[in-house]
Amino acid sequence: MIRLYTFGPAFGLPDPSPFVIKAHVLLKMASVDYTTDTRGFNKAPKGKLPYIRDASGTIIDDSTLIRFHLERHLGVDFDTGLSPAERGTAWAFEKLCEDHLYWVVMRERWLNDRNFDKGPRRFFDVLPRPLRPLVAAKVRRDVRKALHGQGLGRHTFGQMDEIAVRGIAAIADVLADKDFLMGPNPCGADASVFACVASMLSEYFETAVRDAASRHANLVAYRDRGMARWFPELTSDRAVAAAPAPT
Ligand SMILES: N[C@@H](CCC(=O)N[C@@H](CS)C(=O)NCC(=O)O)C(=O)O
Repeated sequence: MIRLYTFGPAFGLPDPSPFVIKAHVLLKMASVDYTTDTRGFNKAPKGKLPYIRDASGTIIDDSTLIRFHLERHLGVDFDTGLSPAERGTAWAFEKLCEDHLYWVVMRERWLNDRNFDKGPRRFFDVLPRPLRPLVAAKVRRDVRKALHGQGLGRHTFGQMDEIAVRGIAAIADVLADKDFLMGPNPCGADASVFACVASMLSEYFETAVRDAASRHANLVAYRDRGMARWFPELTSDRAVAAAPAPT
């Protein structure tokens, strides 16, 4: 059986990582039986989650590579029924979420002090008390550096949010009154777009992107639809406590 390495539910979300949420959804869309394991972070080949180990022991260490693996080995076409133009649009929106809005979510959680204290700081609670502030400060520095390299971290929060609001509106405009991004059924990009929208809408954090996304009723309904479809076990109580730190 496939094993999916995750951080575990947190912040009212199936996982603090949108990429892990995406991997869950892809596996569910492909109707694959899988188990989850929250003890894999230290052995992650690329130092990141998610990754999967399949029945033959093969490791696939990236959410998009997991998608390709499922397409190749199970013959799944996540975009069945879409025209080439729709497939292209779906792919572009997936990457808007992963390579742009993801970084906004990261910055709001890790570099806004209030959000950091109630959220990511809790990841370090498994460490011996004296080590916690040191490791937390180091990881925070790494996040700051990554955001600087990516570019969004060079803006003020206000400038970044102004840019992010356009991306959020673009998703809302393309979704319009459809149930899923490209039509009545989910396509591959919905794994990523749902993960991004749900992460932005997390009630656990106070962020400008949460406020912007919650002004679009169709995005809120889309999040609720995805939660009910893929994570019904979490829909009754979104106030899940912060996850234990990855070990
Ligand atoms: N391109 C990767 C991105 C995965 C990723 O960035 N994972 C983050 C969590 S959202 C992570 O594990 N970060 C840990 C670290 O960088 O130390 C994918 O699609 O799976």
